[in-house]
Amino acid sequence: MRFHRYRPRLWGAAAFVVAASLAATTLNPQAGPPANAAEYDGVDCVVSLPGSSPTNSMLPDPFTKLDGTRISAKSEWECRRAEIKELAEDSIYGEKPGMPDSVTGSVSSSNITVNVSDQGRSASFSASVDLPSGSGPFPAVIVLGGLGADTDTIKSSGAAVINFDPYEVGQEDTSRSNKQGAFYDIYGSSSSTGLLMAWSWGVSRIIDVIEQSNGSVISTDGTGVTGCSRFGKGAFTAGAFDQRIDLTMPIESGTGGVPALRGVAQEDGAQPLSNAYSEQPWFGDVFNSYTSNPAALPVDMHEIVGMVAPRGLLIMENPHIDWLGATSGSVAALGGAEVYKALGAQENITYWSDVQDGSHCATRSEWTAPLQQSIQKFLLGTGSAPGEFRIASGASGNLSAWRNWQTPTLSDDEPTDEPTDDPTDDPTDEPTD
Ligand code: MCU
Repeated sequence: MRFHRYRPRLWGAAAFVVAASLAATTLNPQAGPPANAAEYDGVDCVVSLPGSSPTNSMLPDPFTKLDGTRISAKSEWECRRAEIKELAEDSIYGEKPGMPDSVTGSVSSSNITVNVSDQGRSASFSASVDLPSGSGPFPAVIVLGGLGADTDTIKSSGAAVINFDPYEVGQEDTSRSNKQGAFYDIYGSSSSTGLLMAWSWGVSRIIDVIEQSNGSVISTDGTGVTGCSRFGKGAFTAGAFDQRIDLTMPIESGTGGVPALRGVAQEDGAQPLSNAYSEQPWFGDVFNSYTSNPAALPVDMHEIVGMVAPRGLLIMENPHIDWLGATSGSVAALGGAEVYKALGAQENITYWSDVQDGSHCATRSEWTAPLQQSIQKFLLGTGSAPGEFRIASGASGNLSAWRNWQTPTLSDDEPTDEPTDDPTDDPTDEPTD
């Protein structure tokens, strides 16, 4: 297994073919068709979900596999992450479909178009492009929903902004049995997959189109994702479920985003699980069984943070609005940071809730520097990551009260290639161990 911070993209076609052939023999039948092996490198892991999971009032151990043993080497994280992915789809989000039969589209300096066909159905959507000054190609940050993202800083740091309206692929204000938007045009209006995963799928299909382009406008290497509030939930989901995303930046995401689900269920004033479940079809329909019993969840959000590891993650939280559950956000971030630590990538996660301005989705001066540093490090490959935990004193969670596991020292049992922008990297060895 290799960890790709700057993955080579030229071998996308080869990876598609290899992923498809691996899937024929080893993929969990419950998981549907495989993702592109670059989108998700666990396609060759065999995952058999248990019929039920033990009740656990604490955050589940990210390092204990479904067979009850713990991982001991970094190379085992790939297939442990595959387990977490399946469990999360199965209990929180609903399934993210694998690689569609066809994705086509175009990239220009002002617009990206995306046409997807799968299972005999088709849908299209688009996103606008806002380039920084200077000459490209530029890496890009996909901004979900426009709210709260500091696009001036993104651009002045050297990245393009891709404005993606998630409602084009998954609308709000629909009933769960009549979901609408490009995702549901293809997978059915009664699909049990929730909006967060539908939005995440939209982000992945935009990346497919960028990868297929000649890279003259938007670079085919270096992609970030961000969004605030409900779109912070979506940005977090997108980053966790597509390993081509080098930098994930959820802002004030609240319940369904970064905060630990077991945590918000107990945190004073935080949005209750049942309230978030019924406010919009953000969660998958399956989450209904857990809203009043989060201890039954086989995973929690610290493990979704862990799915992003070792890639760049900048979590921005607002501690001034109880509804946003920032204390539980710090618990999940601290828990997920244990995965980063175990993988030797602790500097790649930053959590920042120490901010003055209490308004929701405000542009905040405290975040300018970490945002700029993160873009430069993870999208442009210069400088160093902020690598800080700046937790507001009133919203500081206590991880040790939420876990009964300790973080293992994982061995390096095979060479890793960090940092991975090595032009000699051989594409053909990617999806296999
Ligand atoms: C934090 O995100 C949500 C929150 O979950 C909702 O309860 C509230 O209605 O809207 C927030 C939001 O998206 O604000 C823009």
